[in-house]
Amino acid sequence: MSAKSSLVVVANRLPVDRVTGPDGSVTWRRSPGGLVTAMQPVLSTQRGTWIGWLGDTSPHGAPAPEPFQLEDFRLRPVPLTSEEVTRYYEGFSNSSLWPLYHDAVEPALFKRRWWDAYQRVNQRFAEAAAEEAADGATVWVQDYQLQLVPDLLRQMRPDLRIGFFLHIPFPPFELFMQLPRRAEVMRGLLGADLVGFQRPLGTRNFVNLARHVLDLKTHGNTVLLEDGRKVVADAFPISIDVAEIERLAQSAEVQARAKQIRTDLGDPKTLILGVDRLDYTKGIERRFKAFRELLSEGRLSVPDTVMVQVATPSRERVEHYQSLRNKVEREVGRINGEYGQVGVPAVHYLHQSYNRAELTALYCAADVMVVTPLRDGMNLVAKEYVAARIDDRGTLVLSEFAGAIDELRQAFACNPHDLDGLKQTLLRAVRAPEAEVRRRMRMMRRHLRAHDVERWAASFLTALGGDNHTQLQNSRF
Ligand code: ADQ
Repeated sequence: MSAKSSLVVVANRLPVDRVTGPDGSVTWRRSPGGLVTAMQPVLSTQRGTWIGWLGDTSPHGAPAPEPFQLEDFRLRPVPLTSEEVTRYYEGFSNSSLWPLYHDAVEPALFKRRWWDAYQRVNQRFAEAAAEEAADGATVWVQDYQLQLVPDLLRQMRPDLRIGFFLHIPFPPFELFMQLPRRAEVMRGLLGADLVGFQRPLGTRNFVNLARHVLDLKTHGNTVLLEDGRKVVADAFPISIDVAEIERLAQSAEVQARAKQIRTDLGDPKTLILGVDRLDYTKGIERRFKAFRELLSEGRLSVPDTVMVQVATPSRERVEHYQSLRNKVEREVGRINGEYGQVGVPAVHYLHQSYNRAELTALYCAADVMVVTPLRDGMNLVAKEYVAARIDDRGTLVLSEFAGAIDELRQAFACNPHDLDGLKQTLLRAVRAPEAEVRRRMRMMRRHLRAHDVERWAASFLTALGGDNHTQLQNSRF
């Protein structure tokens, strides 16, 4: 019998990376990430448990790996077979829901067998949560891979307080109605007491859909179910660990590395930076096209201006991602072929993952950061860049379709679909006078310092109720 927890986090992935020792022994290291940073204090004080997948595959019917301790909270692995990874994760989650929820910028694909696996895996996560949660515990379910968990869990454990947070956008009526299992997905989410979104727009879409898909009564942000239970929807814009990034940015090593990066690039007058997961929602191609046209019109030139694009490998077993990688690499080759010089490429393209210190050094080295998603729940890169600019320098070009634009209002806002507009905005950001640059950056930094990821977690848990908030505060102050 396991020790029960008063707080359970349920997310697709456990917040750990596998480390294989020289003798082949396997240990786990906490992976960097905002969610685990935000949850760690509260999970520690409440003997919390995090339920999720380890990222590998198990043979069908194999026993689940045993729960284990990470620092001071417990991890409970949920096993997936390779067929489930294909159908639940790469299929329904990343080929049906991900594109549909991102304005269908790539067509969403639907297969019935993907849905069956999605249901089965959601049931497995819900059962694990039901086993781990103490009487009256709080369970916080994360993201689009697990939208059925709140209702499945409520059926097993009506005593729990259940929260759900969606990290990606929640789509409008016209798009959501394409989802073959739209009513089941809505019912799944409505198993929660509180459903959180990144932006007020997501909240509005959700309440609207509860009315139209399920014929439920709503009042403001509250949905009233047939049995009298109330579900509240609200916006909780996620943030980052601002203090950690500031600490890194202040360190002598990171500052020296930032200088070195600029030297290695030939000390350009303007360094334009992009950092993204390689994903078709991030608008990487739009940004390259804008840059290429500005070079071809002579409004920007190499070696005065160079661009660094870091693209983290992601989900490359999914077809859309393979073709994106090919397109991006072809475009980089084209720009460099036409506008690079011997020893000075116009675009430095890095298809690699970096540690936090190296990313922070890149943020500190840049003059202009370009964040141009066609649709994005929040976009933490934009916030990380701002937090890293302890010198109040650097400009941010930010898409109107990223959740972050609601808060980073002093960014140079752009519509990445409007190529001429994007080019104009990029030039304005490159040429902005120093006083203006500093004023904008100062205001954005001030906002972020008051709205970090701990505050995000605390405000969600407070709204969800129970005594987590008090315990969180006690653990912090
Ligand atoms: P993502 O789509 O993954 O997240 P984002 O918010 O930009 O996107 O976060 C990416 C994270 O990966 C950042 O913390 C960034 O530092 C890191 N990263 C990027 N490139 C890297 C590299 N080369 N090496 C190492 N780390 C790298 C989803 C939603 C977003 C939402 C977040 C959080 O799609 O809209 O902001 O969840 O809710």
